[in-house]
Amino acid sequence: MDEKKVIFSGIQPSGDLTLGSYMGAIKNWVELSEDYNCYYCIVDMHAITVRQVPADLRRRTLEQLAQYIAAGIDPTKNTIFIQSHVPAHAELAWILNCYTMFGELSRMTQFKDKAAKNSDNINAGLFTYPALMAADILLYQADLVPVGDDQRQHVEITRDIANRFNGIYGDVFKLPEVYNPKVGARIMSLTSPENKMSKSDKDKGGCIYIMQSPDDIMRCFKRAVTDSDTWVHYDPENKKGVSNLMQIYAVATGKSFETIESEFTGRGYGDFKTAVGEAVVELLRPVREKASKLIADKAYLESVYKEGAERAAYAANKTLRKVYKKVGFVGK
Ligand code: AQP
Repeated sequence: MDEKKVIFSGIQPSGDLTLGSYMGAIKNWVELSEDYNCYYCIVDMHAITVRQVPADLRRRTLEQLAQYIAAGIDPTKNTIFIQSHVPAHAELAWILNCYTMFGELSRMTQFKDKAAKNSDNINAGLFTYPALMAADILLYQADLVPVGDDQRQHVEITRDIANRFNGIYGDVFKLPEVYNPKVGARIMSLTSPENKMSKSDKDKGGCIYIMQSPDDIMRCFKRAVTDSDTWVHYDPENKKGVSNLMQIYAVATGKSFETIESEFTGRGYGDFKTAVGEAVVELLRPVREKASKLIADKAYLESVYKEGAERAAYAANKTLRKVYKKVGFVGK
């Protein structure tokens, strides 16, 4: 019997992966991957809640798989899979939709943000996104969900839905906890540090991408917004740009904010931005180099996602069968 605790997490292939996806999610997934039974998913079904170009979605799904492995997630020890390959996600999502309230969905900040950004396509899937995310997590009876800050509310609604369901039918679902990194849970745009760095951001200059060249990364950091004084000091209220750069530097180097402050005492922002850029280049270099090789090996990637889907479906269907029985469906 597998006694390890279970982790589920996923990322949408809705854009090229950013430094935010890496620091808020993937880096932590790697750290947890030895000690937990991990399911790491590429949530393509979530991605189509916003209109995607099909060829780009396909390309990014495979690139994302390569980047998970390149970042250090070992597919022989972890289950890496594509959401649409495991039908149980859609099946459980429908059921959970019937146990999710209109009012609670209306309070989701991601829905409000995305509805505002995509006012020509406020579709039902965008609204019920949290029910699909709850299905993702609950199918695997996950103990822990490592996500960045922006996804915390979705894990909380997952607990509410699970609690409601368990309240009616008994203990069907395990209640998952959020696992949030201490530093790096919210990496902000380099050009508008009041906004989160997002892979679907139209302002590409504010984002660093995992696959970006060192020269481009350095250029973006040199242009990063700071403020009118020259003090490298952590104050996320009043010094948003500098504090964001400090977070990035702290995650990339493992240094504390105090150490960073003293390292840059009396030095200008120019030096500081160069140091942050160089640290990020070195952090991402091995991932980019390995991912580039893996992307070229389609047969290997196919073997990983096929095996991942099989393993995931086995675990997911166990939960789904239980749910079907509980709600009163006649077994086949
Ligand atoms: N800027 C960020 N800082 C810290 N963590 C972040 N994450 C994303 N951006 C940052 C975390 O990475 C995972 C990505 O999840 P997702 O793709 O399912 O959803 P998202 O949060 O909507 O990510 P994006 O990049 O903002 O995508 P788009 O632009 O498509 O909406 C999550 O764990 C998230 O917290």
